[in-house]
Amino acid sequence: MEIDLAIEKVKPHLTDARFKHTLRVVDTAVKLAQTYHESAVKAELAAVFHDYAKYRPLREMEHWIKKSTLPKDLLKYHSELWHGPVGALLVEAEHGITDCEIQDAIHYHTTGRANMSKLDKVIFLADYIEPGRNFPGVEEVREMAELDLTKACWMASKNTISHLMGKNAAVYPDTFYAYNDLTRQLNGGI
Ligand code: DGI
Ligand code: FE
Ligand code: FE
Repeated sequence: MEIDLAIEKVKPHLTDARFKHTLRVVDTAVKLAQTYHESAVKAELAAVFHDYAKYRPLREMEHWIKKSTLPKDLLKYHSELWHGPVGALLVEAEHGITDCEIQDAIHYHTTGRANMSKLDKVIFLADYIEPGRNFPGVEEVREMAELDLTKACWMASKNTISHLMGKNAAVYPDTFYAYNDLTRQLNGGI
């Protein structure tokens, strides 16, 4: 799908602020893709659609989770975690996007996962460091993003888990799997 058409398709599904965030994620993802020799075309499309399902009614997302092969344990965790996995299905159902790498990057953009692909990392990190973000510690992650993709993802993952634990929130298993796997990648498999 052409990028202009993709942007046109996504816009009506998002609030104005979310649409602007999406455009910043696109920009950031393309830069990361260029730096780390990933396909900028795939990064662009995945970024445009990464929050596609963000504003779907909860009962609609719940229905998609129940009727698809998505993990049912999602239903036991915060509904904020649903828009990635459901979005990955909706882009295929509603826009015919069947590129598994793009669908995976959309699916896992909030949590990460074990064995993240380079495209997964690019989208996960772009969503975290886009210039509109001001989480504590984001500046350090931005600096690392220019040097080491895996280490920057690890920092983002660690910050997210600390943040969630700081507010007594449950942490979804994929979020921990991402952190553990990224830690092992940095330590050379230990
Ligand atoms: O959709 P965005 O706001 O652009 O960003 P996102 O998809 O990364 O979602 C961010 C939210 O998801 C943020 O409030 C933290 C939350 N989150 C990420 N991992 C987990 C989580 N929330 C819970 N409860 N558990 C997680 O493992
Ligand atoms: Fe998101
Ligand atoms: Fe986002």
